[in-house]
Amino acid sequence: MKIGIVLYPTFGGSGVVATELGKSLARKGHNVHFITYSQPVRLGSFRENVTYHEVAVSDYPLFEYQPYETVLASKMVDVVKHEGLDILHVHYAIPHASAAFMAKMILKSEGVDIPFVTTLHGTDITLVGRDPSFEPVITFCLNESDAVTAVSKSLKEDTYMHFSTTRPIEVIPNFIKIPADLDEIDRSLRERYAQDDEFVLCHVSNFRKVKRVEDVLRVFQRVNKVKPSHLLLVGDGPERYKLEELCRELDLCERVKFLGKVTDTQHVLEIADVFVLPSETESFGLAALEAMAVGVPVISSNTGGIPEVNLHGVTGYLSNVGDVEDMAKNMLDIFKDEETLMQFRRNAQNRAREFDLNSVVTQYETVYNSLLELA
Ligand code: GMT
Repeated sequence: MKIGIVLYPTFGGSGVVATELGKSLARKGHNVHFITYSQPVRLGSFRENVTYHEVAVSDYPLFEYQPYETVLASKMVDVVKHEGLDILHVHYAIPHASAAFMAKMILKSEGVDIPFVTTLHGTDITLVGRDPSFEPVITFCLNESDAVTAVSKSLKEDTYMHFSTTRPIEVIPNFIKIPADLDEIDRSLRERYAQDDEFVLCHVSNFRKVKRVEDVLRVFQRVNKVKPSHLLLVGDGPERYKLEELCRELDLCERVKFLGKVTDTQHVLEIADVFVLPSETESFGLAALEAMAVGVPVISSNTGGIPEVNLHGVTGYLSNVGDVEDMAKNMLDIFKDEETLMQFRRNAQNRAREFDLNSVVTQYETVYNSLLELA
């Protein structure tokens, strides 16, 4: 199959999922064409069956806002025609689904019929999409997509709740490739960050308000008082400055490291004892799944799709949003002895195996095939 994948190329979860899906489809022999405004961060170097098409918006002085969506739609038309694509798969509704609809209509007028799949990732529905300035366009695009998928049951329910659509939405979860069995994971780097009798907490995000990274610091402060620990904060974003200030205020700077953006988070996660995800809303929580894949239990909020991934008392614990006392108490329970931590580690990795890359990629192929059979 020749598949066009439209995505955000950044560190965000939707971009990571789209890139890893494309890489995996390419390994299976499909021809994958990534269409976006810069090289996707997880794409890496040259690989067989993969082409990257850059959407370059020229800076015309008349425009206060550059018309990215229009240029993207034109690029999709061009790639579909000249590369002979069979299907378009757009990740994150805004503005990718409306650009895909526009491209589809242009192509139709030229006698080319191409189906498009829209995958909803989270904030395109739960935050941004609900904004009245986007809502009518999203509703229209949901109804006009040839297939719609959502990354969790919770996101599917949210979509029906917030948009007037009754169209079928298939749940296809985020996925992961288990890099190594628990006892084969190389933790040698850990000694650079913590003593043997200390604990390492980790959080990875884009430091937006919705992630409540401040709660991570407050949980850390409580845990560190009882069990000496270190906190690794991976990522960057609008809240970072405030967080650095809070760190100073709470006198935690000695024990908190802001690592900035890291392309391959696996190696940081490998040295962690627990992952913290206290988000306000989270449609799935790919970051938590990536931690679990290397055997790291998760302390999280119980919002959105997180309970579909993190199992309370098994792979970690769930607390109400903002309940940092409960999160700290639960973390201390995981840290109470070596055997308990080890059991949580095993459970976390075993749970992650249920989101195996190969079986999830097959689900997407089934969606593509069903649309192509209809064509
Ligand atoms: O988490 C983010 O802020 C990035 C965001 C995105 O759209 O790139 O992630 C969303 O999609 C991920 C992949 O499907 C999900 O695992 C995240 O839970 C979801 N984020 C939110 O719902 C806040």
